[in-house]
Amino acid sequence: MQGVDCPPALAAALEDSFGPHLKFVCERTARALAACGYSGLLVHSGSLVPVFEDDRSYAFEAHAPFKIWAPLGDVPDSFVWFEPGRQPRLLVHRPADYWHKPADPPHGYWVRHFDVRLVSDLAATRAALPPVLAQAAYIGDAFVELPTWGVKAVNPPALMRRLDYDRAAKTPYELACLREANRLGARGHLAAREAFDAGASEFEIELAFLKGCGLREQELPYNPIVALNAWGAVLHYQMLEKTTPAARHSLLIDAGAEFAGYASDITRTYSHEDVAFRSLIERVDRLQQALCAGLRSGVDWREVHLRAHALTGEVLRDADLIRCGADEAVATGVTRVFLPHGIGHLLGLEVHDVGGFMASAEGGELPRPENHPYLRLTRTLEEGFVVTMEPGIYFIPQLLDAARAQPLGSRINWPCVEGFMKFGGIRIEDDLAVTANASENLTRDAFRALTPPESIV
Ligand SMILES: [Mn+2]
Repeated sequence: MQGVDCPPALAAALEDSFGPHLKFVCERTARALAACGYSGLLVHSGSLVPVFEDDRSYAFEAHAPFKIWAPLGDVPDSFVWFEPGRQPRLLVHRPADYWHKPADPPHGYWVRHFDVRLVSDLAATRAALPPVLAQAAYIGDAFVELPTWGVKAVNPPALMRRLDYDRAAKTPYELACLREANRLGARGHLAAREAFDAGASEFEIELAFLKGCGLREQELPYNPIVALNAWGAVLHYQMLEKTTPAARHSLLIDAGAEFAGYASDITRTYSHEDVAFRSLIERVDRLQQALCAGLRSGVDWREVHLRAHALTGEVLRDADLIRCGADEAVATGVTRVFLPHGIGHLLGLEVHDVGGFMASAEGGELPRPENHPYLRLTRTLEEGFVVTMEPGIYFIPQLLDAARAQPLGSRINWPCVEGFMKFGGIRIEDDLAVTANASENLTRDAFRALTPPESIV
């Protein structure tokens, strides 16, 4: 990704929006540096991590604080040097290495905004930086030579906190990247669904997803969750079975793509032919859309999560899965048996992006609601925030067994639950960009643009 390949219309949009994005990043970084007492910032793309006792490395993942400056996902040991008021300097590591193909010199819509230097090793990198870094902060890996570089602080928490806090609200450039990540992800999902309909195994469905996105597995923002049948109950199911199960009931696929360093995070659930399960999926889908419709700047995400539980109670009651009212299901913890994760999280340069609990740039944490330990976001939404909305209803043996042994078990309609065990669970997940009065559903827009109107799920 020394350049970023994309359709011409998008290339033009990126060309126009990258300059203002970088200017904005420079301004807020300058403010954070001033507040924390630094005169410059050196950001590291990351180091290659060697495999124990071998001469290979694990797949490289560029650090997010670097990727916000430059969309370079595959250049380890590269750096951005920023001093307020000056053009940022990009030091691209280009070793003399005949075992590997060195990085191409960077090209594309973003490069002209940097003072680009190609450097062959860390010594050359140090020489391309100011001789004295005694007032500079450093963010990145603590590689062996770093202590000799003389920076003031390595990964200083107060500075990182400010930068992380600011990452929640996206610039127009970042939104364009996230839209494209959703377009690629939607292409992958359509291909995956086709493979499922054709009777593919989990492994083959993942291959179809990769091909649909046009990405290698290591270019994805996370390992796809491709769960046939009851495996949908394993929230982060990580296997990719190579054989198709004898009976095909359902597919839960949670898979996203990446574009210019930005992630999409998309989940869909399909029933093979069971009408009752399909109808439950449709209920969760309507619930998800109702939650999406309530998003706007100023909404406390904890309220969204609690509303999701209230609506889940209604779905469970309407589907005859419980023997009590929705309110009672929430109050007694029954909804948490069926929905044991958070309703969504920040999304951006990382799939579960940073800063979800921060009360302010300066300090303080916003607690999760009591009894909801897995919520990853507690902040109030602001314009430009990008979040996932991912309600679900699962049939998780471990949680159901525990519920059965408690008083709340009497509120669950066990024969009905038994009938759904073979489907594992349902999750419907979209990515949304918050605006002043509503939100933009990046995922549904992407599916709509790719599918004829009559076949939209
Ligand atoms: Mn997610």
